[in-house]
Amino acid sequence: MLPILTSVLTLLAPVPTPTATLTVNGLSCPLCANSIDKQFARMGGVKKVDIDLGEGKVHVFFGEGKRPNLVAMAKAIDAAGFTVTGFSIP
Ligand SMILES: [Cu+2]
Repeated sequence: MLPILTSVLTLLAPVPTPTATLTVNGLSCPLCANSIDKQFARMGGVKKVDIDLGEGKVHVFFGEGKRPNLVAMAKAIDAAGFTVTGFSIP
């Protein structure tokens, strides 16, 4: 899973950039977006998420506090009922 990432940073280190983009399988309607929103709303270090249903992307914007790592974000997506298939940082 996530081959690009492993060469860039470890899965367990806080994300080093102010934003990150997750590619997510199966996003199809505003209810999907809502479930994901709810998961990220309770996560420390996250200011907001922008969800692009057409592209299947979740753009995460980090704020104050310790940023989450990729595993935490993948778990949040999982808890919402979806699967992360990709990850990128600017
Ligand atoms: Cu949906």
